[in-house]
Amino acid sequence: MDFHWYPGHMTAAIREIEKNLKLFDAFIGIIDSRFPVSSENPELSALFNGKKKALVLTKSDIADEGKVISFINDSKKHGVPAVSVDARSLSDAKKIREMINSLSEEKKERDRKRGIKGRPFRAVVSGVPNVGKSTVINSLKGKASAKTGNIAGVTKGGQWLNCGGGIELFDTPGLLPKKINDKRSGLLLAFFGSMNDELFLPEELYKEGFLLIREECPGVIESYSMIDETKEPYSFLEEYARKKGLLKKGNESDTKRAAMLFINDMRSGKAGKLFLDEIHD
Ligand SMILES: Nc1nc2c(ncn2[C@@H]2O[C@H](COP(=O)(O)OP(=O)(O)OP(=O)(O)O)[C@@H](O)[C@H]2O)c(=O)[nH]1
Ligand SMILES: [Mg+2]
Repeated sequence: MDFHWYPGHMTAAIREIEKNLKLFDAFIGIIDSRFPVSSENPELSALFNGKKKALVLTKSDIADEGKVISFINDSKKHGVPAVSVDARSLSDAKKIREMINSLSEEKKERDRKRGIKGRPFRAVVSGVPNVGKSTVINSLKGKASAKTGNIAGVTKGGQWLNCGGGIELFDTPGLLPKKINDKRSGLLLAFFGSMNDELFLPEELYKEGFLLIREECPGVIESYSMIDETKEPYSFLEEYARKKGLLKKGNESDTKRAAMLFINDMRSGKAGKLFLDEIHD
């Protein structure tokens, strides 16, 4: 399978970011706790090169906690502050605010010395589609101001949102790397909804995702489905479709709907907690 998606609105978003680049004091990279390496777009770090940087790992409620902690410790060791959150939770939003506040210390001190008062700290919030950027901003604001949704490409243009406490954040559309060289990263991005689902045949996307999840998180698929996960993916899918009552005329398994159900339950965390990147402890 070829994993590639770079629609026109991404090119437009990059242009808009470039126009605003000077305004940003910092870059808040939003990544998915379940695959923090593969969900980080390296082209964004290059775009915001020279800005202060911090990472927010969303969806920690549906990721393997130990692995997430180990990723965060490693990031801190490399000088990049990071927190893991359930982005929908207002109490977790406090952790993000504290992190942004410490990023802003230096600038505030500089402003104080120059006698400048009340200038906001402005950061750009960026990451791949569907990772939770708008949700993070809404929780910081304390109300739903940015549109969210569980498909790629909900945010179409950039917008500034005042999050109180002297923090202004620029919400951006999800941005994928122009080139995804690593097949595993491409698969993870497609499987977890950072690309347009219409690009892929559900059964094919299911199969690749099934094999990766089975390898990295043994036992998760079986406890979720109560079906032997060592089966060949397509026989598993047929049995799963039957079990879920997804049948076509003539009592045949509806493997397309079954594949989408499997994918959606993995995406939402209904199927269990996951961690799918290779990280070295
Ligand atoms: N369980 C869980 N779901 C989350 C979390 N953060 C976001 N979501 C869900 O993930 C989906 C995508 O969230 P958005 O905030 O729209 O993501 P986005 O990065 O702004 O997406 P685009 O604008 O399309 O790039 C929504 O259904 C959110 O409710 C989280 O920490 N935990
Ligand atoms: Mg958004």
